[in-house]
Amino acid sequence: MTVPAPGTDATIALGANLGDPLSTLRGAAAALSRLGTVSAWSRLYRTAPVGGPPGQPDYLNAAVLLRTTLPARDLLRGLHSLEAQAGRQRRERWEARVLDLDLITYGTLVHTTADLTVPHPRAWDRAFVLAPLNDLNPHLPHPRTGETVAAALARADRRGLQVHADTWFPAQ
Ligand code: PH2
Ligand code: MG
Ligand code: MG
Repeated sequence: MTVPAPGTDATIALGANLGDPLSTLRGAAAALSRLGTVSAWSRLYRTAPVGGPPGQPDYLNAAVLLRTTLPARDLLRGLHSLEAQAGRQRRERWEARVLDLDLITYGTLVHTTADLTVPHPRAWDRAFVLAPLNDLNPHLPHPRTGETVAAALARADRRGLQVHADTWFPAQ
């Protein structure tokens, strides 16, 4: 018999388009183990920037499944501190960034307050989030609408999205 690890399954989206995105994402993926146990990771995607100021470099995007005993708010705080450690500056919405770590889902929690919104409000419309999530679990339902990741990806605009690497995650 296997006993499931205690805690909640969260999905985290990773993105970077400044500096050395691959090594930043690898460092962030390793650092995520401070916040829980990474149990699955997606392929790595190269994606055209969506929104934000013009002329940004392409992004590298990925996602991981994290089993955590942290409450959602503490997990989010932990993600923000990893962004800050990577040198993230926050000036303009959707500007280029060295590291973006977004809490996409936290179990089946649906929660909207000023400091915490899960599921991430735009995740089910964005191919650069959905394609990595689809690698983790195509059957994952949106906690509020029930639409699966696979169904959302099928209707999403996938232009400008390509697989950059099958493996990128640092050795365990
Ligand atoms: N993140 C954004 C805005 N636009 N575009 C791509 N391709 N990838 C991202 O991670 C991304 C974006 C806001 O967080
Ligand atoms: Mg984001
Ligand atoms: Mg973010």
